[in-house]
Amino acid sequence: MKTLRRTVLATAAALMLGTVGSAFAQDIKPRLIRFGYGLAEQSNQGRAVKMFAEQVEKASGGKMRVRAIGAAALGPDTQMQQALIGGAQEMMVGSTATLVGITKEMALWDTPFLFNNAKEADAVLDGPVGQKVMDKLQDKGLVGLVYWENGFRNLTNTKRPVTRVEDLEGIKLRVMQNPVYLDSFKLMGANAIPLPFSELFTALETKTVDGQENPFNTILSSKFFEVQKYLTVTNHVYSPWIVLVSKKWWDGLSKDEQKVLLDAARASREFERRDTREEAGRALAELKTKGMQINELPPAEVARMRDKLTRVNAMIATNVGMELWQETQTTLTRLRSGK
Ligand code: KDG
Repeated sequence: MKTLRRTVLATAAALMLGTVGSAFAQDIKPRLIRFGYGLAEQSNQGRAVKMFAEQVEKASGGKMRVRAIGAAALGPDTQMQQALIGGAQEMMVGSTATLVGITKEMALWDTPFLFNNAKEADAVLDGPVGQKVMDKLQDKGLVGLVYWENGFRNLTNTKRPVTRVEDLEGIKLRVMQNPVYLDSFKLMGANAIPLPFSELFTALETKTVDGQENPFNTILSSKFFEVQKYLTVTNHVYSPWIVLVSKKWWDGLSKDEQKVLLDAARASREFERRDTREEAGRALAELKTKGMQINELPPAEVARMRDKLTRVNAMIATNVGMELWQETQTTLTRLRSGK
């Protein structure tokens, strides 16, 4: 009797082990996600991609793995956008400004002085207007998950402190490859030169351009202080980043896999904005210790800059559509009235 019992137990154990073994054997390989970005690994952008990757791996039990590929190793924003549309790359984060050639409504976020502060930016970007603009990407083969913060943009150059709009006259200023940025700085007398972000440091170093404009975080993490002397605080536009997925690839995911990515993206948005704002708060002091000569554009000059730049607003309103433009203005008026 004892032998029979031992035999039954041994058979049951063998079956269990066999089943367990076959369960692991049946496990599919982890789904690998190539996530490209343009800034350095040690930047607010790089830290947020790392956090997103950790969230995805944890939530999927290791079945989805994100490979973060920074410093434009997969090419500039525009090249990565095309790779996502073609299905050759799964994810990226980049500027909304470089997307206007694909989805014209993204030009809304190029509007100079659109947002007065980050609170307004979060409310509009994460609300119905931001979602409507993001939804326009789907027809072009891209899925937008969330907006991150690049931040308020400020001017640097090697020629002179910019204390009034006329000081921009003749400065060779690198701008993003975007018509609003190009027209805005031409309106202010600068010699605006569009270049991909990945070429910017070299262009500054070789004096191909005299200056550029970016948030404090980027000026710090990209070490522009090594090749730029003057920093003028203008906050002339709030610049978002957007986390993008290839629609070709996204449509092949299960609902559970899509939820893992969306939940991780939303968690990374909160992390990225907190991290970016905390770093921006101390970046100016750090840039001063790195030797930059910093000045604030006086309010009267900001007002003059604003007057000059609002001429591009008519073009933006036409490009994005009056309905979306009006909805944005109405939302901002309501936010500012505290309603
Ligand atoms: O990949 C980096 C760009 O997405 C981003 O930093 C855009 O602000 C930008 C710039 O100046 O190109």
